[in-house]
Amino acid sequence: MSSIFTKIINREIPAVIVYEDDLCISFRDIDPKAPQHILLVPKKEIKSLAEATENDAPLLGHLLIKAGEIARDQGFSDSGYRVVINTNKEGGQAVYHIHLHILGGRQMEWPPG
Ligand code: DGP
Repeated sequence: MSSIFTKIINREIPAVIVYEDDLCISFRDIDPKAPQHILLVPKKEIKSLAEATENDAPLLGHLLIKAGEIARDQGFSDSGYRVVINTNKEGGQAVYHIHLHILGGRQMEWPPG
């Protein structure tokens, strides 16, 4: 069964898309936890970081570079932002299609909750 994010990739459900290329799509989180809360999702359905393999290294590198570009394009790179990959239950993962959260527009706290 395809993930909710694959349904967004396939335009089966709507999203506010901010970036897309052959390998990934980026859209605004439906339940934002910061003034800027953007998700970046590979089109390949890797369930979580825990299931990624060495073969996925170029794709994961691509995502990190694109996360930086998206933050710059959206205007919150200089002020700062956080990139998060929630992984499995205790990591707070709800959608089992690996994704980066790009959070910005406010002061982030440490340690995270
Ligand atoms: P995580 O807990 O890391 O698996 O985060 C999943 C995120 O996905 C959560 O912040 C809410 C977001 N999300 C879930 N369903 C949808 C949706 O249908 N559309 C959008 N834009 N975001 C969604």
